[in-house]
Formats: sequence, structure tokens, C-alpha cells
Amino acid sequence: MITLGAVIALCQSTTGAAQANDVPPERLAARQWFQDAKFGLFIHWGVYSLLGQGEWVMQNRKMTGSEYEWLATTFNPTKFDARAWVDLARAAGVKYITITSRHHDGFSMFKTAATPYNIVDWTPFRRDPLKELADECRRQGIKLFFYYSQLDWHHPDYWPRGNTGLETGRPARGDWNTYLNFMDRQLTELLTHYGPLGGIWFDGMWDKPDADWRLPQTYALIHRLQPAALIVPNHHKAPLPGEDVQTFEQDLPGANTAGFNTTEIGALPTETSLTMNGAWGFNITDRNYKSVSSLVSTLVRAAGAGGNLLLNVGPRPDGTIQPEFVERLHEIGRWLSTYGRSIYGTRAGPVPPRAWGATTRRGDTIFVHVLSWPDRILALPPVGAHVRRASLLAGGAPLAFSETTAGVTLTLPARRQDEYDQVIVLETTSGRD
Ligand code: JFZ
Repeated sequence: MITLGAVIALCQSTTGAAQANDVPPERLAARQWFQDAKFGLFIHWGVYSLLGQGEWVMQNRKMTGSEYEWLATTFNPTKFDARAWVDLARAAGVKYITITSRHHDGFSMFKTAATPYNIVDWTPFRRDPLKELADECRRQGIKLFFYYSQLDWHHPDYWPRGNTGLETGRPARGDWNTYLNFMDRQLTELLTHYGPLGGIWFDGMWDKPDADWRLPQTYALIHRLQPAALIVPNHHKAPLPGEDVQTFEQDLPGANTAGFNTTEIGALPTETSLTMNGAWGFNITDRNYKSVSSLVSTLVRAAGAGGNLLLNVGPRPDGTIQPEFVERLHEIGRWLSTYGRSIYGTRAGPVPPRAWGATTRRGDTIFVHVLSWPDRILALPPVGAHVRRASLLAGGAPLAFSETTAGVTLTLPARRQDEYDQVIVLETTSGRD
């Protein structure tokens, strides 16, 4: 018996028919939710935050496992307040949070029975911040995803080694299957102790590209435990079976300026992950913060390519988030409170991303995002439908336009200095009428 909802989900899905057949309706619905959400907050937080040199400090400073274990005994983020974080997320206008449950350092930021090397059993803090965050997210209607590193610089059974974690003093032996079982055990905990999750954001496979990661087994485990949980892999390759989202690290969908990504875009929803300065984990010397204008522009350009933006903060070791991040998130949230309807719930618009901006659409409404254009006249190629009305999103004032077989020409109002994005609403009549 196929429900109407399932039929609609199948029809609306951006995936190809072959994939839609394999993917159950609750996951197709979750993909739709994900595409509607458009904006998430990435949080990199762990023992590494103590040193203020980013989340790769163990590798970069050539720290041994025992040195890092000692460091971990001092982690005590007494000012951590899940409510403050989720309040900030809501003020920023994000719909989901993706937080590091375990990064490459191998330290679990949650209570786990699989190893004592976790925040509850190893540190004076003794609290499980992911549990507190999960409860608060549920209370405030924010979805929670767990980042989970497949690469581990601490676990003895991460063997044979990959390209990193070679100077941690671990003995040159180990059992790969024991390590994979350890990961599956932790993932089982994450998917059973924290309520319904948005999904799991995997990272680190690139450390051992030729290893057997036993992905089909792990992905099946996740989908059995939570059929609506999305699998978001950061392996920088075209999507593999069982995966739900294609990520682009520090790049827009299909771009590869950072040198990490494939330029091949599959049929799945996409997500751009982006740092607010140059670092993921707290970095005390990186003051190279992106402007709000640049961040809004990336959000708009990602949406114009049909994708989401996952914008990162690296909280401080005491559990607070530094003012430079807070201010920017608040300002983006203020922008979204006016312009959100041209972002949330949209899909890529009819005009592919351009140097001047991007287009998004919801149903018969097209949003033209003019990020940077010096002239009062803007010419678009044909938008695939007849334009009935053009107006400014902010304030609703009508705009003059003309339509020919060559496209649509808009007359823009003079631009305000402080405008990040001039958004024009085109109401169109679809081909059907
Ligand atoms: C990864 C992590 O290493 C990084 O710490 C952060 O969590 C980011 C979101 O994801 O970034 C990468 C991914 C791939 C490579 C390097 C860093 N790589 O292929 O060398």
C-alpha cells in the first residue's frame, strides 16, 4: 500500500528513479526536509580547543597519544550551556546543528561504553554535552547531526595506518576489524541514546582511501536504527550507495577552489561546509574573519545552486562562543528574518549561478538575488515561464520589467550601501496555464 505522501515524496525527489526505489519514504522525506532547511550551524569542539590551534593540533604539533591523553584530563568546559548555543543557532536562523562527536584525535565528546577515552569518564567535567545539546535542540525544534571521524589518531586498532597520525607513538600493530566494530558500537550508541537525529556526518575516509571501510554494513546499521537519519559523507567523491547528501568542503557545489572536492555533482542534495575564519576548531591566532556580506553571499550562492550552507564555529575551551562568531551569526539571522523566504524551502532557480548573483525558486515564484551588479538594468536569459509581476522582496515595491523571447530585463532601484543582496521577486505563470 503506497500512501499519497510517499508518492509525493517520490515525485518531488531530486534523486533518479533507480535510487528512489531503494530509499524508503521516511528518508526521502528527510532529504526534502534537508533541502528545505538550507542553513545549518557546524560546531567543532573538543580537547583540541584547549590549545587554540585548531582541531589538527595533535597531528601538527606531533603530539603522542599519551601527551594528548594528559591534555584531555584537563578538559573542563564549565561555562558550556546548551541553551545558549541553541538560542544562538535559532537567532542565526539555522535549522540544524552538526557537532563533532569524535574528531580525528579519537576523543569521544559523549558518554560511551566503547572506551573510557570520553568526556564523561576521562575529564573532570563528567557531563555529556551532546546529551544536553540533543535535549535542548529537541526543545527548540532544531535538528541535530553528529559529525563522526572515521580516521582516528589514538585508537591502537586503526591499523594499518593511513596518511596521518603516524607520529603518535602507537605500536605498529592492530586489528582493523576491531576498529570497525568499535565504530559501529559507538554509532549504535549515538543513534540510540540521543533521540531522533538528523543524521551522521562522516569524515576521514580520505586518510585511507583504499581501505575496506565496510560502508555497506555501517550504513545499513544506521538506517536500521534510524530509518530517517541521513548519511552525509565528507569523502569528496561522487556519492556512494546509501548516502544522502553530497558535501563540498569550503566550496560551492561543483566548485573546487580549495583542492578537496570533486567537481562531479550527483543527484543528491548538496551541502557546502564553510569556516568563518580559516579554522574549524578554536584558533586563537586566526583573526581572518569573513565579512557578513561574504557569508550571506555564500548562503545565497549555495541556495542558488540548490544546496545548503553549513557554517562553522569553533567554541572556546570554556564552552563559550567568541563574540566575532556570535555577532556574525546574529547579523545573518537579522538578514534572514527579512529575506528568509527567498532562501528557506527553495530550490535552484531557472538561471544558473552567475557572477552577479543567483536565482532560487519556490513553486511559481522566482527570487533573483543580485549580490553585485553596478548597473540599474539587469538582463536575464529566459526563466522558463511568463513573468506576471516583478517586485522588491523588501517592502514589496513593484519593478518595471520587459519580457522577450531572449529573456527578462529588470529595472533595479538604486542600491543601498548596506544591502548585501537585492532580492527581486518574480511571480510567474507556469507553462501549464
Ligand atoms: C576535514 C577535517 O580534517 C577537518 O578537521 C574538518 O573537520 C573538516 C570539516 O573536515 O577536513 C579535511 C578533509 C580532507 C582533507 C583534509 C581536511 N584531505 O583530503 O586532506
